Amino acid sequence: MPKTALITGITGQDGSYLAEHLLAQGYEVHGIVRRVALEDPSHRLVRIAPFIDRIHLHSATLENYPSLCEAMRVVKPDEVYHLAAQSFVAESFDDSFSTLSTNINGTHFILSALKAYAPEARMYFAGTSEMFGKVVESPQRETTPFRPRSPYGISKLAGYELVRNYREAYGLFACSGILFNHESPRRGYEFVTRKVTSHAAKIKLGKADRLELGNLDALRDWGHAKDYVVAMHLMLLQDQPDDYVIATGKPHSVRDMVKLAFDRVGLDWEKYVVINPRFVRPAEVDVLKGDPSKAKAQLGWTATTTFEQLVHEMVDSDLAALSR
Ligand code: NAP
Ligand code: F7E
Repeated sequence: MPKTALITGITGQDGSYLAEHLLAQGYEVHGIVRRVALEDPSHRLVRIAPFIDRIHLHSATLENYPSLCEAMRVVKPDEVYHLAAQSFVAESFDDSFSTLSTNINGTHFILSALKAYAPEARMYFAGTSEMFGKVVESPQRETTPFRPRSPYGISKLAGYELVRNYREAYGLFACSGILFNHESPRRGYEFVTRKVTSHAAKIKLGKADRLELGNLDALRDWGHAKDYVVAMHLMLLQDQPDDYVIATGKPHSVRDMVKLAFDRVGLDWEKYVVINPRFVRPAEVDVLKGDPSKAKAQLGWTATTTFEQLVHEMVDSDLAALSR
């Protein structure tokens, strides 16, 4: 009998890579999607389109507890990957109420549905380096105190604590991954890496003439999403549930990333980039640098893609897509 996995957020960057990874491992893969996605597959289902015939989709939302219970009851998963969330930090300042409500209640609903309908299942929760916020030590590891700086970070910290509480109170096999930024050609266009790589390609092809950005000094520990979904899976194959930092350990500034992307298309970034205060956040996370040594020692996991390979892959992919 193949193992069965249920993925929330299967239409997103990570969900699509994780579904592919689990299919390759012989899993039966199920995902929850919003009704609007099913109604508009050409837009919302593009990331999973290449393998959509090999997976099973169920209509549900993070706001609707009965819909999550029904998915859990029907699928009876061996593993649950809870990736769905309002994941854009900037948006969480503009609409903190929705972000807090969806992300915190959504995680609580998933845990409660798991406890009721699939208590033996193993669960992964998508925690984040944004929980470290105004960092109190560097690099950040599993024991580093959390000081979130955004409604998004606060919502994820609440989710992380809910996961820990369900693990301790009800014995669920529930793990949190504390994942640092991870990107890919499937990244949403509003996140800084994809915004930069897509604009570098557009400017190169004469389809845009400038790129407006916010804070270029922020340092992020960027890895490849394809590497990071493997770590999610490995966490659920361990003997005991635990939490893990997943990172490269090598931070770079937004400015470094912009330069690398524009160099790739042979352009001088300083001629095209304009600072627009609209993209500066009310509170910024200045620096993130993860220490992935626990993941290396216990999961045997390390990042395999360098920062340069990642940015080049994204630029090349955007150039190819825009040239077609
Ligand atoms: P993403 O591309 O933004 O995908 C988010 C997913 O959540 C989409 O499938 C989206 O569905 C779904 N979703 C959002 N609101 C929903 C709702 N109310 N009901 C049901 N589904 C909903 O995010 P990602 O980059 O793949 O990240 C996956 C998870 O990891 C997120 O929880 C994110 O916060 C977390 N994380 C990401 C990073 C990173 O660097 N990528 C790092 C740490 C943690 P639609 O397609 O219908 O919008
Ligand atoms: O910003 C700066 C911005 O939006 C990165 C999510 O996946 O990773 C992601 O959150 C940095 C920040 O990602 C622009 O101020 C400058 O310092 O790409 P981002 P994020 O906020 O780090 C974490 C780990 C998650 O968990 C989240 O879900 O880039 N920046 N100028 C800009 N950022 C954006 N988006 N747009 C700009 O114009």
